[in-house]
Amino acid sequence: MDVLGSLGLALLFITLISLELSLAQQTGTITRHYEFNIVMINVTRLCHTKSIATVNGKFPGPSIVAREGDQLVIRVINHVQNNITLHWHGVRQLRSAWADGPAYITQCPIQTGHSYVYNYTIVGQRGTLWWHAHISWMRSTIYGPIIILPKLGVPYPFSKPNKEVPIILGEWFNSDSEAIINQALQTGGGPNVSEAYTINGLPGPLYNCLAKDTFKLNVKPGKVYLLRIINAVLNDELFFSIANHSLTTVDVDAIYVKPFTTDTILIGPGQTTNVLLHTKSNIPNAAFLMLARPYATGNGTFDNSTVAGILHYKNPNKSSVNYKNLPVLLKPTLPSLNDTEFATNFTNKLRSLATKQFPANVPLKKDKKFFFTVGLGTSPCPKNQTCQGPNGAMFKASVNNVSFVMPATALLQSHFSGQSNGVYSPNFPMIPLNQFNYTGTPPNNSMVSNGTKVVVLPFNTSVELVMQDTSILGVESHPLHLHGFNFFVVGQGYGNYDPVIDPTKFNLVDPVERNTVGVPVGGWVAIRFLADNPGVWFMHCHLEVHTSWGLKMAWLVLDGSLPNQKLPPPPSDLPQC
Ligand SMILES: *[C@@H]1O[C@H](CO)[C@@H](O)[C@H](O)[C@H]1NC(C)=O
Ligand SMILES: *[C@@H]1O[C@H](CO)[C@@H](O)[C@H](O)[C@H]1NC(C)=O
Ligand SMILES: *[C@@H]1O[C@H](CO)[C@@H](O)[C@H](O)[C@H]1NC(C)=O
Ligand SMILES: *[C@@H]1O[C@H](CO)[C@@H](O)[C@H](O)[C@H]1NC(C)=O
Ligand SMILES: *[C@@H]1O[C@H](CO)[C@@H](O)[C@H](O)[C@H]1NC(C)=O
Ligand SMILES: *[C@@H]1O[C@H](CO)[C@@H](O)[C@H](O)[C@H]1NC(C)=O
Ligand SMILES: *[C@@H]1O[C@H](CO)[C@@H](O)[C@H](O)[C@H]1NC(C)=O
Ligand SMILES: *[C@@H]1O[C@H](CO)[C@@H](O)[C@H](O)[C@H]1NC(C)=O
Ligand SMILES: *[C@@H]1O[C@H](CO)[C@@H](O)[C@H](O)[C@H]1NC(C)=O
Ligand SMILES: *[C@@H]1O[C@H](CO)[C@@H](O)[C@H](O)[C@H]1NC(C)=O
Ligand SMILES: *[C@@H]1O[C@H](CO)[C@@H](O)[C@H](O)[C@H]1NC(C)=O
Ligand SMILES: *[C@@H]1O[C@H](CO)[C@@H](O)[C@H](O)[C@H]1NC(C)=O
Ligand SMILES: [Cu+2]
Repeated sequence: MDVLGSLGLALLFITLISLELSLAQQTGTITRHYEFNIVMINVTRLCHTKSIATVNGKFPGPSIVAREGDQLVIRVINHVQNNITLHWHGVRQLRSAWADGPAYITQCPIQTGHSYVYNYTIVGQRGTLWWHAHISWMRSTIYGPIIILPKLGVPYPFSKPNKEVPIILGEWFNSDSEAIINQALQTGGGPNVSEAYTINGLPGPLYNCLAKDTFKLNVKPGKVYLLRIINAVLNDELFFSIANHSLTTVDVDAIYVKPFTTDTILIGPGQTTNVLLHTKSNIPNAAFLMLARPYATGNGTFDNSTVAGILHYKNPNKSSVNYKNLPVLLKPTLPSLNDTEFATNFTNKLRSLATKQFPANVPLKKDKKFFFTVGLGTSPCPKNQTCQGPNGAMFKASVNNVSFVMPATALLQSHFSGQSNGVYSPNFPMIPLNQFNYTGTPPNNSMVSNGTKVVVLPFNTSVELVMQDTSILGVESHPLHLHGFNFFVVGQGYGNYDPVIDPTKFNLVDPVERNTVGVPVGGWVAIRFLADNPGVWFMHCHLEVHTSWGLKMAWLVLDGSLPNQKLPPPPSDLPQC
């Protein structure tokens, strides 16, 4: 059976089981148990066999299927030589920060031969999220979908799909991705780029190898398909399009949006987008290519290749199409690799559904305002070494010129046990210490400072944060991801943020609500969130290379005074460093 068939069937199967379960226990929370064994397998892609770390020997990993309101209990057992943690990307983790997963932020790694149970409940979210390893670059092969169905009896606010299909976009490296990032951090230069992108683990026919490694979506005419698209690649935002078909975006990052239709979508790493695909009626056997390739804005080299999959109409009464004969397949026209105008148009279309049933609870007050610069920089080359970064220095990246230094123990553990001295300092700058023309001629000095600094927020602080790209070593779009919260994207623009004029144009009515947002290339984005979830919450660029270089920081949200505003103690199996 082809991959789609099995994925689709598996999904359908699990869905049926969950429906049964739900019917059986209509009252109360349903607990769903999963066992995730981290194991090595050999896989062959691009005629290249490689040993990779996976969950349960699956690549991509298994889907988690739940309903809004369900509790998930996932036991993770590490059988590989690497340290591992798993993160449930976009899950709010209300009062369950211990289950969030970023290494050295909320937990120490699960070491070889050890296990840890992630235990959390999905509250107020429905759509698609995903899980991935959250340590070094292990997520390049350890990732999979989280499918959150609406509560039982609550319909989708759009046409009921005949079938639902996860489409998870990944990045394939012929060499070991840990070796690649370790080498880059050693030399100070940019990491080697990937060899291919993948759809559900498969690179497709446009690469010079086994064309059978192609994702194929078999469809019937005149039906509605819900594609749950996830960008799980390491270092690239992607355009995605299907020839001769348009896509109606209905949900991003597990929040419904006002539906809008485009030929192409833009999806940053960390983001998820649910789209409706209406298949054509009255069509013979036919095949159309679906393509994804980067939207790239930076100065560095990147993998500019294109992954293709096939949308295949199978009509039993017609002779079948020979989809190996590529020239006959219709190809979509993707925007050019640097089409920022398309990116702007697309992001401007994203609006919260903002209905009575699904309101947009935009924080209207702002207790605290922050202004963070995000961008690249350098650190000096160690004395004995020659470095391959800019001007013989080493690449770094920073937020407000602070390149985050990973602690040797987890921030949340050290906070909770009152032993944070020497682990982190609570003085992350609210604004840049040096102000300059952020998007003008870059300053001569590109050196960054470093530290393990957090922002401390009292419970229920209403936060407004403006993130400003800088031109140091070149402007670039940065997909910033916040753990533990959704935020509202109230404004964005190009050039330098104007604190007088720009806030007057903020959308406080139906801004999109999400967990990962692109800071526009050479521009800024303004977000708001309510700090109603106690814990230590990582915020970082989801271009993994920038995270590795230090484009990350953390918010420490304190307990509130009421019992249900406090973080419970850690589970007894929480890994120790
Ligand atoms: C992967 O392939 C190598 C080399 O052929 C072999 O030694 C190893 O046992 C294989 N590993 C697995 C998990 O199959
Ligand atoms: C999961 O957490 C809940 C509390 O939120 C607790 O009641 C339950 O026992 C935990 N389950 C496991 C398997 O740890
Ligand atoms: C990165 O690429 C260079 C040049 O092709 C190669 O010499 C090096 O071995 C690669 N590094 C890794 C870790 O694959
Ligand atoms: C696909 O779209 C092209 C260009 O819009 C059009 O010429 C062609 O007829 C379409 N083909 C099918 C099979 O829909
Ligand atoms: C992709 O990058 C390679 C190497 O930098 C270059 O030769 C090629 O022209 C690029 N292809 C596209 C489609 O931009
Ligand atoms: C985009 O790329 C094209 C060539 O690939 C180049 O001519 C153009 O100047 C680039 N545009 C921007 C805004 O960088
Ligand atoms: C962006 O939107 C404007 C206004 O609707 C339109 O004129 C333009 O063609 C669009 N550009 C792209 C690249 O989609
Ligand atoms: C630099 O080189 C000297 C002499 O080879 C050596 O003693 C020292 O440990 C090296 N320092 C570092 C930081 O590698
Ligand atoms: C910042 O630099 C840009 C580009 O050089 C320029 O257009 C703008 O006027 C500068 N802004 C200020 C406030 O100097
Ligand atoms: C942090 O900066 C100091 C001073 O520049 C430097 O000595 C140290 O190596 C840096 N630490 C890290 C982890 O980059
Ligand atoms: C690339 O970086 C250099 C400085 O290192 C800068 O002058 C140039 O404008 C950058 N190019 C782009 C496209 O950002
Ligand atoms: C795994 O994590 C432990 C605890 O932080 C650390 O001491 C050890 O060096 C790590 N091992 C590897 C291979 O990174
Ligand atoms: Cu970035």
